Amino acid sequence: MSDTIFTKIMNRDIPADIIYEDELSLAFMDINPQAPVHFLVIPKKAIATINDVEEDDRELVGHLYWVAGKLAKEMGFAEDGYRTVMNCGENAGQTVFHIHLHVLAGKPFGWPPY
Ligand code: D5M
Repeated sequence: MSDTIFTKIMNRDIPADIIYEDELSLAFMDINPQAPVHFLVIPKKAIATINDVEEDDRELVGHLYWVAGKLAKEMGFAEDGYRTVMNCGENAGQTVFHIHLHVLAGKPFGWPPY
């Protein structure tokens, strides 16, 4: 798989507001926020879409949710609630083909999404 902009962020080739990093993942603020708080949690392993998640990646994907919850608590919006989204493919509007968990907070969100 070819590098995406997220690999460049991971490698510090381009700047980003990185808020968390560990051996498996990275979290940084979304450049085009859709809520008062909007960050992305990505695996360091480059996986293009949810369809490319393999059996061996199951813990890694779970790890992204663990990071989201940990940061929600640390950043103080866990109790109020928040939205997590992972878009997959064209109909969902995925634009960066390196899976990423959107974490949106700081306001109420409607359901269903449009
Ligand atoms: O979401 C891709 C998301 O990636 C979108 O919300 C913008 C964000 N993005 C794109 N480039 C950057 C950089 N350079 N820094 C931070 N955030 C970025 P998708 O689910 O694929 O539509």
